[in-house]
Amino acid sequence: MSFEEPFRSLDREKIYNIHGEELVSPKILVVGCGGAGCNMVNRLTNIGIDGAETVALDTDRQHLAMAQANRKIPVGTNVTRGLGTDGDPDLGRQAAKRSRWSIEEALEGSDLIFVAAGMGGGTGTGIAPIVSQAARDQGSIAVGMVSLPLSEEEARTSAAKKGIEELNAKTNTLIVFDNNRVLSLAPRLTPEQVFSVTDQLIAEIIKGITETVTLPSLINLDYADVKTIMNNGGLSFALMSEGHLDDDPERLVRSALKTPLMEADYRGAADCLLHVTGGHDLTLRYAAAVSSALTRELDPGANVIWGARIRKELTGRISIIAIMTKLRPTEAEPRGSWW
Ligand SMILES: Nc1nc2c(ncn2[C@@H]2O[C@H](COP(=O)(O)OP(=O)(O)OP(=O)(O)O)[C@@H](O)[C@H]2O)c(=O)[nH]1
Ligand SMILES: [Mg+2]
Repeated sequence: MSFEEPFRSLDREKIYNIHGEELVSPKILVVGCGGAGCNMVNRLTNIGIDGAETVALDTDRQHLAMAQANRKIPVGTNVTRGLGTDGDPDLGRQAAKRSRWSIEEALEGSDLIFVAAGMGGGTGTGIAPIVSQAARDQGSIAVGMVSLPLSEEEARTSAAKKGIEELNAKTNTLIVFDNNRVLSLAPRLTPEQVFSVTDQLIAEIIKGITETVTLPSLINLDYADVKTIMNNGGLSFALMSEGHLDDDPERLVRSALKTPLMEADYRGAADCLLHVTGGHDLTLRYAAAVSSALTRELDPGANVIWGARIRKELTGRISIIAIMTKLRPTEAEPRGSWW
């Protein structure tokens, strides 16, 4: 982490630090797998992301046609005839193997790859592990961002659990968002509305982490920091929260931790990446207080790396994103189990 604010040279493409060294942006890719994964990418396209490219992968031609991504790749067309897998992860897997070359070609040269999918269907569940493995094979960090099916989709729950176990073995870090948690916080929402809340959150977190390293910041996080936290993260915990600058930092952090959209105990996290964004009125002192408040909630030995950025449209407000990785077993969850 560097405490010097980088500055832009007259050549707008290049960013230098105070020592005149060029800061080379890592190549970041967001790959949406299957229907839900492509919807997550659509959200990201809608909110806009600086410094990452998007790829949509689907076995369903019709759904792929509606995706908004820099690149769209039909997967295993000869296996599914472009009609999707109808919930069969084995078919999804076969389809991905047939299209392995196009997938590898799309991932080539990337440093950090987010793999987004909704678990429980055939395409996302089947292809996300293959995409993650291909990402790691070519030397990038693979971060899975996936959601669990709603409990009313009973038939899909066991496929989703199996899929997550498989994906966990193929990703460097895996963050599992639980749609059921969204529903319990807002029981009147329809399933589509629940999915869109989850997708928006996933998109905001991907955007937050990406722009943390690709845009100049007040306190810089660089790709090496992200790599340190994400390289061996395993099943991880993420949160995003917004508040006002007159909120007590302690309360802001506590309320963010109180409404997690995932089933995991962050208290045993060994590593944490925190990013604080605020308007021109955000002070370093306030950002540091948020970092200290979060650090106090974690294991005393936790390694917390934090950064802060100004976005002028956030005047008076503050937004925090945290990724907590290497969750250790805790008393509450002695096996460190996800389920
Ligand atoms: N977060 C999110 N989840 C969704 C969305 N649509 C469906 N899901 C959930 O994700 C699971 C997988 O659905 P899809 O992504 O449509 O399935 P797929 O990966 O395209 O696989 P097939 O259509 O079976 O080939 C579903 O069981 C739902 O729980 C969405 O738009 N966003
Ligand atoms: Mg589908």
